[in-house]
Amino acid sequence: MKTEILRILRNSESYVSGQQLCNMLGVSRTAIWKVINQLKLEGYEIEAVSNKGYHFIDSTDILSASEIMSRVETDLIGKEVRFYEEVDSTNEIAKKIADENGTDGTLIVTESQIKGKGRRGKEWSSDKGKDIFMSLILKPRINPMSASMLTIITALAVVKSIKKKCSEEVYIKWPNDIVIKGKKVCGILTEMSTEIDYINHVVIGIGINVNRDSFEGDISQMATSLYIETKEIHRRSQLIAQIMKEFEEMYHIFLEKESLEPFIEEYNRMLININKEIKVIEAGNEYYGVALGINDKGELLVHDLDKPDNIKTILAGEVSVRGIYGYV
Ligand code: BT5
Repeated sequence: MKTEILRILRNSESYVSGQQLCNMLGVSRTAIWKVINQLKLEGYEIEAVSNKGYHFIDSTDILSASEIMSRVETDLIGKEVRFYEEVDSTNEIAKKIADENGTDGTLIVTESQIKGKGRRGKEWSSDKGKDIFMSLILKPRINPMSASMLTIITALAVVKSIKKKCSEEVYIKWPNDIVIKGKKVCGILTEMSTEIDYINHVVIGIGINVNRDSFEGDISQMATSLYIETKEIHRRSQLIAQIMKEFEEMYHIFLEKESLEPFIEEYNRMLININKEIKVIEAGNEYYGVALGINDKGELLVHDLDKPDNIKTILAGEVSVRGIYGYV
């Protein structure tokens, strides 16, 4: 009911009376009054004027399951949200929930992540109450070999959503980083549980630096946030809902074809290294090449500069890609 009340109040331009809410939701005035009070305690600004009703002032960056669900406009993705004040890692929670009874499209979100994970044992730093840490549970009926393509779709969904908030150029650094002015604003960690020919679940972890105003230590030179770039506090729930929407649209298309073909052009336009020289670092080997873009499997095509006739296809997870002078 909280979700519904939030949705109704947010979407109506004028006052909504207690009676109207009762009629819409089929509950008593006392029940409505209780929820409104709870919402106020959670930090929402709700003006109550006698003879007129309630008016919502949408000014605060609040994160909760009801807040997110009241903004999500999808059929499946992010329709169910589980929210935690603090967790070790949303990916770990998501994997547990997926193993138990977690349904396709469930989103795990937290306010604070104390052991956030990057790829291959790296860490993801967390600033409590300021950023987005979330993991999406998916149970797609696709070949396990195709699951890594979901990282590509996620990156596209995040870029499209961030672009709505930030006038700076937002790019993808293949395969799983989103960058603004050469600095990382988001990282994606896709994990899965499979049988040989069957996916039990895929968990897509997304970390976005939203309202953080500074970074410490090793990442201070390579990380940025939406706040740093725009000097504005952003409502995280709105951004999350937008990402769910963008993701869902592409996810349905992807599931039909099990191919990234429909997205290659758009992705390559957002690829920071396209047609630029990069350094490819793989186990025991490094070489320089020019990034040509992704193929329909999400692999990066690289023109090897040492062997000009050679176009290599590189798989995410096996190599790291760097700009020749640094991170991008
Ligand atoms: C990633 O790994 O970029 C994937 C990060 C995924 C984080 C999300 S948060 C929700 C979910 N739950 C989790 O436990 N994880 C996911 P990778 O490409 O390996 O990059 C990790 C590297 O990024 C680190 O070694 C740092 O150099 C840098 N880094 C760490 N925290 C950062 C931050 N907040 N912003 C920018 N860069 C960061």
